Amino acid sequence: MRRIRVIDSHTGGEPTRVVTEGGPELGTGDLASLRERFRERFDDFRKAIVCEPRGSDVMVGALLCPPVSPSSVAGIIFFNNVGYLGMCGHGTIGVVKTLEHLGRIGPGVHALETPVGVVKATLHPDGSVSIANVPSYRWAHDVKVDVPGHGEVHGDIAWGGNWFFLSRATNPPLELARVPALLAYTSAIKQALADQGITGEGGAEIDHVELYAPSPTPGVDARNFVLCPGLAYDRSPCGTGTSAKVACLAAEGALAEGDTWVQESIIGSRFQARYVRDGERVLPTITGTASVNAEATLLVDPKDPFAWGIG
Ligand code: PYC
Repeated sequence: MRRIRVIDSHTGGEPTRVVTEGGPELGTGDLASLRERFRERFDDFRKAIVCEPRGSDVMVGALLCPPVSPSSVAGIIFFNNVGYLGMCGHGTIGVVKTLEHLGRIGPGVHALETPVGVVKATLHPDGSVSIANVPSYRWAHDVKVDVPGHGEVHGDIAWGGNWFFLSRATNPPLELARVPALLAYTSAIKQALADQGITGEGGAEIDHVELYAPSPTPGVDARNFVLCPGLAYDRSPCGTGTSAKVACLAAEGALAEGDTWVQESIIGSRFQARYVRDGERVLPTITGTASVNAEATLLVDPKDPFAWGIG
């Protein structure tokens, strides 16, 4: 019987499962090469952690790895029900709170290595976490995509640690009760982008679709609905999606350097975002909170036909 230790948390409703013991032996290298080794040799492990019957489509997994640089607190590889993420904002906030829960860090600034770069996270004395995300940028403005059943849809393509197509929501409205329709609409956009060869820089797949609209909540700048690569929606406002949004706002001159943008998710959880300029790109800082909600030992029984997950 294989035993895997995990700690679960949620960041604004979006779960993160951090593997603390019993993970695959990935050897040495930077996080991008470790992620490739994980993908090539240990993909069953990913499914065992985040797919049913132990996980769910919403779950994001995080494998803690030894960092390359001694000045970093950990390396992290994020994964989900269909594959691997470059970065994950809500997941990083969850990892920071997990490391605090384990007694490995206290309030202060901590460097975390990811496959797309080093992310500095600040654990504040009040328990909230700020992450200084990777350089983010708008790659294309007002791109048209023909979405079967929905007609012409326009949006921006931006990088915030993952690739996003960001489009203003008109119909269906961004309301929790409309989640099934929002999932159908954003899934159709994602498929149409792929079918029409619309990509991020260098032909990168756009694997997240973000709809946005003004928020009805006083003091909140916008509400979003984010479709993740495995066709689940983000319960949090999406850290990389908020970074991509801030990059678009900066490109439009709609948010000044240093000003705060309050981003609300479809379930009403919030991140605060701001940025500083970095040449043509922006460096976003995203602040949110997470709660640790389980410590568990997962059991992988060789007699269980679904021990390594479904799918
Ligand atoms: O917070 O960056 C994020 C994220 C990506 C996918 C789910 N959450």
